[in-house]
Amino acid sequence: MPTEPTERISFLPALVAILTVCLPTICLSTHRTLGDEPTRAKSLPTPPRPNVIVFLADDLGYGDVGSYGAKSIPTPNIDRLASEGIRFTSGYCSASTCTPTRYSLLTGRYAFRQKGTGVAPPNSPSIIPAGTTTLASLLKSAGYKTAVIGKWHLGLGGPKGPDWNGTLRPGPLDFGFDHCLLMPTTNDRVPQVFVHDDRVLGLDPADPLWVGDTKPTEDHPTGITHRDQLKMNWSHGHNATIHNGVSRIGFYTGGHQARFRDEDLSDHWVREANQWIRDHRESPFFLYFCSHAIHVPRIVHERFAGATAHGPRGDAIVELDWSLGELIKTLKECNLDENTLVLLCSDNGPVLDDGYEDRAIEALGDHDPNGPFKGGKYNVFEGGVRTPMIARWPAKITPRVSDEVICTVDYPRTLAALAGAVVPENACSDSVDLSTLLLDPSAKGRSHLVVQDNGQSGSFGYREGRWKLIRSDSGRASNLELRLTPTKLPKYQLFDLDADPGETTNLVDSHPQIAEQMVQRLQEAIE
Ligand SMILES: [Ca+2]
Repeated sequence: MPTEPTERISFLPALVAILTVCLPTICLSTHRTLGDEPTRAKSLPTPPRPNVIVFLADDLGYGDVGSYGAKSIPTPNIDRLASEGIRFTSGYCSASTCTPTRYSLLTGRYAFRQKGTGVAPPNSPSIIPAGTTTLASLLKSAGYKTAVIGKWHLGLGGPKGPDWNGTLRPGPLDFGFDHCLLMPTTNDRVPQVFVHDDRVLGLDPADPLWVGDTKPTEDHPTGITHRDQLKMNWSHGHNATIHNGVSRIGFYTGGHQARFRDEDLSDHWVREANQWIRDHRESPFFLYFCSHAIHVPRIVHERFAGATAHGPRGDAIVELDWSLGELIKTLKECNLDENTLVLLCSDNGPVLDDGYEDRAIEALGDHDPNGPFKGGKYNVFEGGVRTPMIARWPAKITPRVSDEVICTVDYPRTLAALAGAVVPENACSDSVDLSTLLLDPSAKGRSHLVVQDNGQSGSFGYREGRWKLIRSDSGRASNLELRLTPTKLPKYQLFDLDADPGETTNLVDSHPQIAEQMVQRLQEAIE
């Protein structure tokens, strides 16, 4: 039977945060009052408030990296992070697509609570309402320097959408970030430009950028009219404007000087992130690094092409791993490694053919992207929402494996507690402070968790201990076997994750009382 869901109201994390923030200051003052030599102060422990890097992978599955079972894709940096930190085996993203997970990771609210938080189109206005408390604004309020580098995909600008040739507000700078270097949407959608703080980087005013969802001129080259010239063919959708030999979702013209080459994305972001870390080594900082790997189009830098036998999808995992390694290298160079908390996660589970012919299916071989689970991106089976999640903070975290439940929606309150930030009343209402789970091997994780798909079809997963309920209002879902063909589903399915992690046996009929309670608990949680 499910246990009573309990609200985790704990004052311990707040107390720990206050003490860890204040004690060294008090000790330092005392020593100074007593007239100690300056060298005495230098021997005191480093400040305990950690620098924080949230390293978000895109579409990375539970089984895609070595420390979670992959055998044929080398991921030494992720594996080292796992062996030196907490490797969570029940680490979840809150949704099985990009935008809703990113929304909830920053706001601490489940995305289904707000309409229009599904995958954001190229001209989407900012979907985070102005004035929202975010993970970044919380840490900024506690004196942290903050930056987001990578894929945004949460819309930009006011109700009319982004003013591509003007100021892109509201945007990250309005949600607590001091600095950003972003891909505005996602790379299978237009446009291929960087947003630097609140403007398109390197835009020539004489060549204005236009973005739209209809063909701008009759002769505008697209993936349909110029398919034979593409360097990576599309398999479904993704057949509008062509840039760098790849056709995308949506149309754009102009901004040629500002356009990036897909192959260089990781290099740009790693270079920017490393410089930003070096520039802010003296202050506590929060870096939200959102790689585009391994989302489609999977176009790695030439030096990673062929790194695995699994084609571009496998090679992109190697590139992702390289990015992490470069950031860790910089932390070490700056002597920041010991007191930096690196949290690695993914925004949703794996997908193979997601719109381009990149041999993801043909070259899969024995590789198992969702590991022991069923499903992936677009559905709420475990493979869609349970992904690698690693927390490494050498100064404070004891390396271990944890089966406790933790979700990306918990990052705002958890990191606020570690930073000593005060969360305003009513903010981050779905976020649970799990700072004790990071610091104390005997601490517990979430008692219950709701997960969703892209948000329109009434698909929810509800986990409470060993039990998992899947509710499917539409009666169908795709990507259950990592193929996008839709599968029919009953409205409710109940699984015992301890006995059946692969969610193969629906227990609704054999355990009707538990099923009924779980249906009610889910309903209460989403209302
Ligand atoms: Ca994604």
